[in-house]
Amino acid sequence: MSGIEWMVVLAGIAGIAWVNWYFFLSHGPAAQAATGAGGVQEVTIAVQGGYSPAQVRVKRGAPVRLVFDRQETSGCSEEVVIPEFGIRRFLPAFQKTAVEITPTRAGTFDFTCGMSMLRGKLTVED
Ligand SMILES: [Cu+2]
Repeated sequence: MSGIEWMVVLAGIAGIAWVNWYFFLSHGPAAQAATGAGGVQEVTIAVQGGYSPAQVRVKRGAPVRLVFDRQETSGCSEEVVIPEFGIRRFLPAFQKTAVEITPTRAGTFDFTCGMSMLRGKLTVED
């Protein structure tokens, strides 16, 4: 291959690496939900071009309140879906929407936007 072709290939690889970093790694480490009054584990998740934090850890068997704080009007994030818990919820723009679940089994479960483009993970620990 010529020098130009190599440059195109390398630019392509760099682009793919960046996309993977952006979607999978750029939202920081997992957040442990804080347990408040009544034993409810609560965590606020900012929704703006993604979920922040995008990884949330909770304990099994106690109620969990995920407060989605949607800070944009982009249509992409207007719904949040948590298949494991049968949840599909509309998130009004610039409002906080609480989703309450009680995880009964340990594991790592996805939460996504309505089109599965924005992704987060809920890890339930024993
Ligand atoms: Cu979307």
